[in-house]
Amino acid sequence: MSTFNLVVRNARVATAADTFSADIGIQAGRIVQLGHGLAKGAREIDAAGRVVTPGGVDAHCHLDQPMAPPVRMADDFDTGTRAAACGGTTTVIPFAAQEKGQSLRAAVADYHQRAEGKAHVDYAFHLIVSDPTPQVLEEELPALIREGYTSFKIYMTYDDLKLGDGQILDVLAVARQHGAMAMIHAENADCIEWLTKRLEAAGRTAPRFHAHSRPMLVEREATHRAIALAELVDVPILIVHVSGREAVEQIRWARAHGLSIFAETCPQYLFLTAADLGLDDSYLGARCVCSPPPRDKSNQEVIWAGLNDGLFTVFSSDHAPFRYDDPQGKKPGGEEVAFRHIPNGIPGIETRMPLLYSEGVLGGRMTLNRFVELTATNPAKTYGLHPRKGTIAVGSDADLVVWDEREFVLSNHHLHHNVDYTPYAGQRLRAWPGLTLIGGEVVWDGKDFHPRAGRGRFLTCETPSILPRRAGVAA
Ligand code: DUC
Ligand code: ZN
Ligand code: ZN
Repeated sequence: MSTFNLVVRNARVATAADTFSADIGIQAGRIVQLGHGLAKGAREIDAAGRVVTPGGVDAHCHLDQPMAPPVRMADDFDTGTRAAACGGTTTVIPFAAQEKGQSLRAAVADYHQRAEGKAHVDYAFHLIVSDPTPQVLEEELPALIREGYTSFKIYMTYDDLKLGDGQILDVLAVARQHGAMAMIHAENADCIEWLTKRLEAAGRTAPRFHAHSRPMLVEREATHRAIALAELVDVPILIVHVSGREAVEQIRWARAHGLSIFAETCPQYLFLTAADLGLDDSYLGARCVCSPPPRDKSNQEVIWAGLNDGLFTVFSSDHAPFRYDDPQGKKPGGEEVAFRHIPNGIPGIETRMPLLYSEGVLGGRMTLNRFVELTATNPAKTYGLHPRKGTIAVGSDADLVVWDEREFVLSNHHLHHNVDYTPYAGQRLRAWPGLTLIGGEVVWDGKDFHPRAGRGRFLTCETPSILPRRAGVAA
């Protein structure tokens, strides 16, 4: 009998720290040996001359998240994680969202039902806290953190989700006390509403005016306020989907003052601009309506710089999938609606890794090791999944991507999501996963997806290893 179920031979292995050539010996879903001249495996894959990275960890995506009717997310755990795997992502962390009036536990139970038996990749959950009642703050949230739901998102905008400053302080205090990671959507709700009403009064309701209703100032103010609230509570936070210069400046300021502020950005802030929401009043711009909105080319450069110099810790998709030509999607009820009613979000779970590999690594903008750090290692560390996930090391899950470096122009027909468009159509890519392995099994071979019922397993998260240890907080 072989020592290995599988040997990936002659790989150019890239981790966040190193690039080296090795054979990867896999047994029972884990990496058990790295080295040269490994014994023959029951199965062999020749990766000679090809880069092998850890499978991606997409730490911000929305799958089958309940929405107000008639709107419905296009991807559930089946189609969303199929797309993830085909694009090189082997772990996802979507959101179990609490509705106001609902117990957090009920939201988690509901979300488990949506994922179980459907997920093709491993998954953990962030929580969304929209109703921080005493019961939630004192009992449910601490218990859920202990049970492995160690991160949650707080919204500063959207009527059905947003918290006031006092509520945010309460929730941050729970994060501090129990060693959880608080993620913050930083946009000023009142400014958005004020601007939206003025735009509507002037008849400016086409999709492109979504960007006018959420200028960078709106994000800057909320980012600054989130930082101040975190400083008051003395707890690290992570600002999600940072879009451009003004929020970046606030985060740099905070870091310069010794505050522990982490940050995430997403492909839309590197590859799209506000012009993608339309230069005229065409409704097609609805396809790129997301929040915060994409900015301009000079802001894309600010984001690239932040990815390289350590300002950003994680690079996530913020996959929030809605079909364009669909009464449950970007045309709610079948209508071309005013921008305030267009569901916010764009698909990107499958394109996140190939876009950054193509333009970042092969475009000479980023080292291979930094790519691995941003797309896999840091997300795993930030949310308590490392070293099981996010690296290539003895003992880690055998979640791997073998890259094919070839040029092609992206079109939606290449993709495996359930969305009728991709905002990145027409983008020239230089690479795509030639193989994606999860637990040592090939799930994507460059042409075909290979599902196996029950493959995706639920992961509980440890206390994030990038958070400081505090006396009295369980490690
Ligand atoms: N925020 C997200 O995190 N995702 C989609 C839309 C939004 O506003
Ligand atoms: Zn958000
Ligand atoms: Zn999101």
